[in-house]
Amino acid sequence: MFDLTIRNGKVCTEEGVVQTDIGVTDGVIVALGTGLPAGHKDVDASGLIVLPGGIDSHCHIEQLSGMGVMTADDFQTATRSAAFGGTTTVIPFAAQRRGENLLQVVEDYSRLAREKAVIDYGFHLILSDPTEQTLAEHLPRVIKDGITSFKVYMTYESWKLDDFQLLDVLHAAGRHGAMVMVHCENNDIIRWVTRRLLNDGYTHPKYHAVAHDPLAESEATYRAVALSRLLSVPILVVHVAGLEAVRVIHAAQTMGAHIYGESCPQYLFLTADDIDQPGVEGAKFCCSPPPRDSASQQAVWDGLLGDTLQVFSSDHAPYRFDETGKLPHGEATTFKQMANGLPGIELRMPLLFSEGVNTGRMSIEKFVALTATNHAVMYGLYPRKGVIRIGSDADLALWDPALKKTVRWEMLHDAVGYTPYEGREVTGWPIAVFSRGRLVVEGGVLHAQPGDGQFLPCGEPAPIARNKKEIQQGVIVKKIFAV
Ligand code: DUC
Ligand code: ZN
Ligand code: ZN
Repeated sequence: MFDLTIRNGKVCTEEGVVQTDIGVTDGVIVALGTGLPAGHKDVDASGLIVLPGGIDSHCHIEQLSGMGVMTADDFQTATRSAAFGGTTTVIPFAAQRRGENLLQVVEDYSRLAREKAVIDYGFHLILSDPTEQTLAEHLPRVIKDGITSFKVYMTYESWKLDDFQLLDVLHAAGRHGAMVMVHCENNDIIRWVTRRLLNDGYTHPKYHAVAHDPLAESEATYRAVALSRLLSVPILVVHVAGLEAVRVIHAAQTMGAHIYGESCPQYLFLTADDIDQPGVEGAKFCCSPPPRDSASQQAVWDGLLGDTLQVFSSDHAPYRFDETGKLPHGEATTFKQMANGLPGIELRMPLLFSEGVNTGRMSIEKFVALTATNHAVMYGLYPRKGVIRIGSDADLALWDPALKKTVRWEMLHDAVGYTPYEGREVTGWPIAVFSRGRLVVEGGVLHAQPGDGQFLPCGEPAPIARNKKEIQQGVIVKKIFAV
């Protein structure tokens, strides 16, 4: 007898959407087919769509911002919120601040997550201090232990690496088989425009979008692409916001470079106009890069619907709308002083389902790829996660495609206190969510406990493996170092 049988659902398998039952034993999918015997728990999914649980591979949890502000969500509230939105795996960051020992950083974040997470999690690193010891000694150990990706920044004074350091990191990533996620913004453009604006008295949150000009993003994207190509080491450009950045990535891919792209809800569903609110209200919409204009929104849609952008993540970076978070100086906070980042871990999938799948813009298969499967492939979790097939973890989200909700922060499960999507009408919502066959969410109730989530060691990211193969086959002929 199965532990769990889910019957009569429209199931998104790798072979397409099929009407089938799912049998689960010991947390793993063991049978797919019609007329399966009953399980200890037997769920009738008639009228529902059964999707692989989402993977949110870009979220900042229980992490200090560059300016030292703690996120509102810890591992409990963030993973709870993720689960209510249909996500069953998160990959947040173990963030190394300058001077910190990487091994200690990993240990600290691991303890927090182990005690509090209600769903499974992996980790990326944030590398802000790539010393020789970090790169030569610590990094290979961490990669061996299953943290096979790291984020690096081209901006933010306390995180940023210069191009020389970026090359060091890319070289190490290539040698040890890790994926580098790059935050692409030109620090000096932002710094220079910011100083001019503040000197002239322009402090309102809307000037955040002026300081973070699209050219700061596209220039840095082009530079990151150049560094990546120099060493033939793949990179993933994270949170792509602007039309020009999409074009730079697309052009690089057309030339055969191993460049991947990610975007997020804020670049599809918000624009810079949302920041133009009375007082400091606009701070609720400030992240970096900022939301841009409708042409950029369209370019991001096209990038996701085509093949330019492979993953859709939240970049959940929740800061409370008060002195402990976004507004260190209350109403007098300037755009430069605001903590950057938006909450989005719970609404990532419902927003895309509603505006993508339910409008007919996006196939359900593409939705699954962008919200789950491609993340698993990108970060070495496939096929354990991100897919409904025999042998995979039974991470499943049962969606009611017709359920309508009006978004209110009070109905969400994070701890941030507001949502930038307040008042939006959304159609389609997950009504039951399973992680390794265990019920996590049903009927608006959380059934999982802190500590139920397990650490997921990530394997070699698939694009790295592919890159190596292609290098061996001579597809990429330009190679400076043996990576
Ligand atoms: N930008 C980042 O780079 N990270 C967190 C949030 C943000 O706005
Ligand atoms: Zn970033
Ligand atoms: Zn981020």
